[in-house]
Amino acid sequence: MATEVRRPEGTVVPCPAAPLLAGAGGLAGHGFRARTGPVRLLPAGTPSDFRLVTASETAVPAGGAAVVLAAGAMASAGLLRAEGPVQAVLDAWVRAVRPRRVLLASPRSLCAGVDRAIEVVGTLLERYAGTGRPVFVRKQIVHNIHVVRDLEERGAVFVEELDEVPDGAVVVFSAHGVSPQVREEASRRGLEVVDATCPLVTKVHAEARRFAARGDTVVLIGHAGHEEVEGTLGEAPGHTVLVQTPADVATLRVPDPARVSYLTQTTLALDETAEVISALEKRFPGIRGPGSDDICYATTNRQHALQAVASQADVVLVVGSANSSNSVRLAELARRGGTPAYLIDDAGDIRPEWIRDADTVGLTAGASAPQGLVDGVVAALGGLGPVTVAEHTTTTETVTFGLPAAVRAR
Ligand code: 0CH
Ligand code: SF4
Repeated sequence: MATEVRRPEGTVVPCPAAPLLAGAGGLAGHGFRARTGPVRLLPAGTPSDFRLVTASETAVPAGGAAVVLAAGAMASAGLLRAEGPVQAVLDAWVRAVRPRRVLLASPRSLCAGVDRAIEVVGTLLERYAGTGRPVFVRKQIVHNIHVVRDLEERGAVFVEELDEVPDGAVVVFSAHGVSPQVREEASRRGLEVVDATCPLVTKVHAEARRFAARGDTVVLIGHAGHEEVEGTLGEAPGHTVLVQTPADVATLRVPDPARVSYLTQTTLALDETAEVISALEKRFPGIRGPGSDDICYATTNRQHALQAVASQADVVLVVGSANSSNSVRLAELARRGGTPAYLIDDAGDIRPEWIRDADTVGLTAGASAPQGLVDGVVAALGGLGPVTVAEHTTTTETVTFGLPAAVRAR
């Protein structure tokens, strides 16, 4: 699949839609092995099996030509095994060629905690480069496949549990936090720990300890199995119960209904969590909550921004990985508001039928999805016809977190 076509006379035609035609909604999704890269056209008359399969470039709107050329280049690159199904893939994308508006939600993409966590690993990779000391990271540093792959390519070694890390090695704890039990194991094993837990997650851990210490049952609102929830539950395991829905609240049993507090995961949906809190307040009228909301500023801002955009969009694309709680919540939020929404790792996940009839595509990214991936989506859509990009900003973020002392030290 051509990312650009270099003509014999030297002009270059960019083919920004290449990731779309090659990806899950294109060739890869139809069982083909698709590669992307520049394609060079040979001068007319050169012996070659190259041929263009397309209609004339003028048959599609400006910008759409690139799709057709990309299709032609693809068919000519010798990567195709069959004619019929390939033509169907191309046709599906050509039907999606039209002018459209992309409405960007702002804030979107990386939050201060994720920025810091990525910088922690990057700084350690530089520090230990060439020393023979690998930098281990327990769990995904943040829940984004591209971030993890990028750090892996730079040398980071991701592990699921500490037993995969040799004694005395350098290990980073992810942004989602760990339980005290994990810290104790690391200390027993003499591991050199660098903690990239977001300070706003650390705040929730401190509340869990404080609430449990005053004799309360701590009700943690969150998703079972999520790393952040496992870490927070570990702070006061005998005194903490997990609830996910108002129905869970109805069946909750606590030793003393007059001594109950609640906390939440930082990346939940604001509206759903409000329902659970309201059910808790009805059931336990004296319940106490955190000093300030546990759902963090970044989660809150991304949800408000998307709500403003989704109401004006025909479809919403959320850039983020499937295991990213805050990203999944964004897609669900748009759907609850009545706008179809899809979670994508990158432009290659987009399906033609999602956007074929969309005048306005709402676009956002979860707190762990870098802005470059959003740029990639906008560029790819630009290969399907002229795109007008507008941004809807609901607030401006200024939060930053300093690096942990162990990283700043040298
Ligand atoms: O949204 P979750 O918590 O799944 O995590 P993420 O996608 O890595 O985003 C950053 C949040 C990290 C901890 O709050
Ligand atoms: Fe911290 Fe919020 Fe980002 Fe999580 S989403 S890392 S709590 S700022």
